[in-house]
Amino acid sequence: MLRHKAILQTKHLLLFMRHCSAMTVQPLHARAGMFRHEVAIVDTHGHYTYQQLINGSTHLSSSLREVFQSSRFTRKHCMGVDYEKQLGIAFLCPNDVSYTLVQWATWKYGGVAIPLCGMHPLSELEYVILDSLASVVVSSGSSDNYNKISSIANKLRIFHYHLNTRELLASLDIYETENEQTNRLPSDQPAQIVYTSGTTGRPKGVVVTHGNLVSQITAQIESWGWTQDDCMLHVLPLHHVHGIVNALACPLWCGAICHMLPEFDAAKVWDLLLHRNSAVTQSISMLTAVPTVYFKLIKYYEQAGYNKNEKEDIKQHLQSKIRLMISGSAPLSTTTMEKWHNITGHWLLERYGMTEVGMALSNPLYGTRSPGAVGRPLPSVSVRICDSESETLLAEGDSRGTVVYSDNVSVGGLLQIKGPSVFPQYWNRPAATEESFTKDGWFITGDTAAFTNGTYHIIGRTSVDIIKSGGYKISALEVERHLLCHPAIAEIAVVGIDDKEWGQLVAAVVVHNHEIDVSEVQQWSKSHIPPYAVPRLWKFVNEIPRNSMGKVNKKALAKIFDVNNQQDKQLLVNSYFHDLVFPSH
Ligand code: MLC
Ligand code: AMP
Repeated sequence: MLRHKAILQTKHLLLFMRHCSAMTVQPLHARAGMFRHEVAIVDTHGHYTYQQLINGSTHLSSSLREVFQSSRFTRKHCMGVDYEKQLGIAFLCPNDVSYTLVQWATWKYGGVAIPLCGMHPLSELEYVILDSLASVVVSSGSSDNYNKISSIANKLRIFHYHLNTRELLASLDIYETENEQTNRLPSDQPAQIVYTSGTTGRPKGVVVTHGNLVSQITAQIESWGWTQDDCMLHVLPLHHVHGIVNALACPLWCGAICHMLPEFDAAKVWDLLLHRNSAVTQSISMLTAVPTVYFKLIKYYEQAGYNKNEKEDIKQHLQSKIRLMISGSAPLSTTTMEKWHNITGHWLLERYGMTEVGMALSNPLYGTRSPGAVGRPLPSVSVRICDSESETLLAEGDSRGTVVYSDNVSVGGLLQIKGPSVFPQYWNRPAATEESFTKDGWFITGDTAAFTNGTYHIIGRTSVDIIKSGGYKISALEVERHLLCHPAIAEIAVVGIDDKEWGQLVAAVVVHNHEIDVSEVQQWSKSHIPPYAVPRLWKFVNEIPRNSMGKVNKKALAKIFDVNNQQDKQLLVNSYFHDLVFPSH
């Protein structure tokens, strides 16, 4: 046993050394000691100081160390994978303090945090756990989380560690000192693996190093004027960069407060923004969200039927208490921006980012925020636009300015990004990694952008097979692949249809084998794909038109969903249509 322990420790060290480079960074968790007595997180159970985060995560880190070591023995030869090289901890936690405790405990142990999403079906969770080669899976919160993880862990023979809420809360008050070994970490040491949909193939794990994280966080702190006095309202899922870095890591970096809601709820968000029914003294000063959230908040406000005085009070409160409201992850419409301004007096600050790079472009904190524009590069981020056919460099810039290499006043093409915030690799996918970077090291975003009037604009995705709905990135091909397994579906083409509320709606054009019940297919889909990826619009056709190469022209196909057409609106879920025939060509 002792020999095994010694071997393991040596292996840890070797693994650690492998990651070592000349550069080290102070990771997020190591800053908590600067703000010990300040409130760090507010959630539905209570509020917690930075010292309590130190206590709870250090305690959990020791437990994980033991769990990890024993699990490595059991999994050593499992399925041909060398689990001794894996320090991955996959975790499924609700949006509460337990998420941060697991994340920090993982880092304090020198491991890689792999966040899971509670909305994902079992098959998707299992895919992430297997693909990431996580050695341990941690869950907290509801019995649903426990049951999901426990069934997968049993199947895959992985150690499952469930955090008991009572014990967890008790550990917060047992004083722990910081683990000095992890107060500085090599900047290229992996901190987390975040899964993202690609155009083709299964979702890929984006490896984000501690250096990337520090760079992504500090760029936002500097650009958006974060201070310890801020209080961020957190309403986003915690398995994507927007929720993980922008809404949670940034406040914790500067000793501010992160007020976490378990999920987005328009009524609760309005209450908190207006500091109604709140047990917390600190009122919200910042909100970051996807455009759909602002759309839903506007809808809620409009339906509330406030009178003139009430509207004035609301506006006045928001103007005096809220410092900044940010929108991103999908295009913000001018209508939403203007309506939000009328209601709150705030111009939303739109920024552009990506899982692989963090935040890259942003409208200014001070100065004009132009609707439809995403501003300029954040500090330390370099961007360039290349012609989509000739790959000629058209414009290149950073936070100091952009140079245009063209006689045209405005240029448009493929957006590429470079800098310390850019991820080093897709986990275990060297070919995909290589394809995503140019030979001179620029990350190819897959977005088309323009530079006009001194600011960048996102035109859209280069591939029609990437859909953004509610801020979630969805691979149309992945949805097709899953739905083709349904016995009634013979052929399917999935497209994104513009929608005011969701940005895009997932829509399916289907050739069916026999009678088909849309609500049954939708229900079936939910056990194969995330709920936000389930098609909302359906059309049934005799044949999906293809060109001579057998390819579907999705841009043309999408036109059969004309949302302005009343008849098409009826094609929304829960209906059965068998007589809709796509005109043959
Ligand atoms: C849910 N519904 C949808 C839908 N999602 N309908 C159409 N399209 C979709 N995409 C339906 C549900 O079926 C349900 O219907 C109803 O809407 C409410 O579902 P819900 O899940 O409760 O929705 P809600 O909580 O309102 O969610 C909306 C949301 C959520 C906007 C809060 O989608 C969300 O959290 N999005 C954020 C995603 C995110 O963080 N992206 C960042 C990626 S990082 P019914 O009929 O059952 O009531 C990134 C980089 C960067 O992009 O730059 O930041
Ligand atoms: P994800 O892969 O989920 O991280 O999503 C990143 C993608 O979201 C980008 O490649 C863009 O297509 C899109 N995106 C993010 N912010 C914006 C924005 N402000 N405007 C338009 N698209 C955006």
